Amino acid sequence: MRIIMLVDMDYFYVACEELRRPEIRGVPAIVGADPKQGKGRGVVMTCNYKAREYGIRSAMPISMAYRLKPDAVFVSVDFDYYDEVSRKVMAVLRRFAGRFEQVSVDEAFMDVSDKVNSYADAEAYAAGMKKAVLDDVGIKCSVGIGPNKLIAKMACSKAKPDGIRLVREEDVKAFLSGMEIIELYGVGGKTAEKLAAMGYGTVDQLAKANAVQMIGRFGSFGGELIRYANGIDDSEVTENSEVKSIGREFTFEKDTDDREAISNEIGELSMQVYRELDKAQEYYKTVTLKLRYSDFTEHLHSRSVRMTNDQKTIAKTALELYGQDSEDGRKIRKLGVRVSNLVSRKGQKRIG
Ligand code: TTP
Ligand code: MG
Repeated sequence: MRIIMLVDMDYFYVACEELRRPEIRGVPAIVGADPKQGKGRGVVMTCNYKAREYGIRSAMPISMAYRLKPDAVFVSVDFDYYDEVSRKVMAVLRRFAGRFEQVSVDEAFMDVSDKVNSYADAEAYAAGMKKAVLDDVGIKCSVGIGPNKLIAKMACSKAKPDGIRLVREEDVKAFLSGMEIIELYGVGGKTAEKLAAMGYGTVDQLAKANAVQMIGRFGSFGGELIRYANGIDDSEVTENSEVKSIGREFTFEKDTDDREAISNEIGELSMQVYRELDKAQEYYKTVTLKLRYSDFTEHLHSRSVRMTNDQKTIAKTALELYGQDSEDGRKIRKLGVRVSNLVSRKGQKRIG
């Protein structure tokens, strides 16, 4: 039996700000663009739950947030600081994981099958982990627990804020039943519209969808969606270990959704990473692609490959990871390609 957890920090960027500015605790606070008395451009990156009471949400124009709550505290973005807090959080979580996979700045999957004996155990274990994050770093998080990554992820959204939601294998069907299609992992606004046009408005309907029709419309993603609607996900928690890695990043001058330009840049970054790797005389086992969207959301995708120092595998894997991203039409601001799990060609495994 597998027991998988997804841990996601609550209102992460604002939670970070609260750490160094305790005076904003408990008052509506927003991290994002400068509101400029309601004339500001740009968006809300995130806001605390107090601000959410006024209808403020991530990705909303900052001018609208200002209209909803002009006297909220508006804080500008400090990614370096959030990365620093994120590293501390991940170090705590790692202590609790068997296998550990960080998926974004504030979220990680953990396979705890070897750490606990039962789902009941897992719930207590998650409570201990939440307490450790709060005690050591000072921020709150939510935990979804399930038999696979898909269910853990969806359970976590139901656990928010500051909660734990456990979905046992035998309860998966009931958990998914009655959900709107947009609540299903992997389904964004555009996909939901297309599915609605095909007559699939709920997860229950999609679970019984015609596979031939779905694959004809969406390719292999169509088959995946049907599996998701049935709560099926065999993907493993893939370790992205803390050992040294080599990466390169690129910021577009203008945010873009031009797939060709993005693919070319992924190729270029992969080549730069390869050159560095070759100089360092290392093999790699994991390739990670980072996509930062114009709304500053970040997606991290990793895949393990057979240990290699091959040049083409970096670009090929990164491009495949790009193909699998469910970006839903948002423009990309920044790209990163990274190889990790490095092993020295001299046969010595690196630590630290
Ligand atoms: P999320 O985990 O999606 O959001 P959150 O942590 O702010 O709130 P919660 O999990 O409690 O619902 O995203 C993590 C961080 O990523 C978030 O703090 C800010 C950033 N982010 C954006 O910049 N733009 C966005 O549209 C979203 C959703 C998040
Ligand atoms: Mg979060």
